[in-house]
Amino acid sequence: MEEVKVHGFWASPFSHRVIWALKLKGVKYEYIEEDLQNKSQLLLQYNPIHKKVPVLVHGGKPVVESLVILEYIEETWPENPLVPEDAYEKAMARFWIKFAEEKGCTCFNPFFLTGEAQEKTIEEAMEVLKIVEDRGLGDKKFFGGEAIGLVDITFGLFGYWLECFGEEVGVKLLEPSILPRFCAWVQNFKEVAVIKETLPDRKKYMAYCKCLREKLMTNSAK
Ligand SMILES: N[C@@H](CCC(=O)N[C@@H](CS)C(=O)NCC(=O)O)C(=O)O
Repeated sequence: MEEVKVHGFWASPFSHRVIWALKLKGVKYEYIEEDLQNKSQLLLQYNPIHKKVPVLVHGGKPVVESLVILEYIEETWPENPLVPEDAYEKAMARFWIKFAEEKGCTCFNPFFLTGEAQEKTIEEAMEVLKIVEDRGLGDKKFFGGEAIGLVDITFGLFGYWLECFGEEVGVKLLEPSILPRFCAWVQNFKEVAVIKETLPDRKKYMAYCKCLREKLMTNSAK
């Protein structure tokens, strides 16, 4: 089998998407941790346009952008499928993956603002989460039913990462009385062995979250 390598960053939800998909499929890979303040020559060579992680390198060929990588993984290693076989179900899965990608920022905006501006973005974030609650999940355990799939992996950053930022800023978006299905999904997702064993250490991530928020808020005030 050709060599598989992943260039990632421990705190990156996008890197985790790739790791989760490979692990769920049982694909062996070598992980290369990047220092995002001092990116490796290989990372710059593999992803010259965005210069970001994750990068998947398969048989020496790089694939970039987490969602593109997820599609590549699904096509290259079809075992343990993560998307439905049925064309209509697959189209629905693609819709929610696109939705998660387009609305991701809306849900994280409240963490980088204060006062009235923050209030407004909290409302916008709750609207997005309510749509997922009411129309995306239904009464299913995961987006596709009983088993975890690519939609869950894509939404992964809405769980642990939203919780941590919320705790840091004192804004609780994931409120079980308002979003019972979504909050149950976050729990179900975190209980999957592959997810549980790969999520960043909470204490370490909370410290990182604080620094990241301070840095981004200082930059936006300039
Ligand atoms: N759209 C990209 C986002 C990747 C991304 O934002 N990666 C961050 C880490 S979470 C990164 O590499 N940042 C380095 C930089 O911006 O210089 C994807 O889905 O892969």
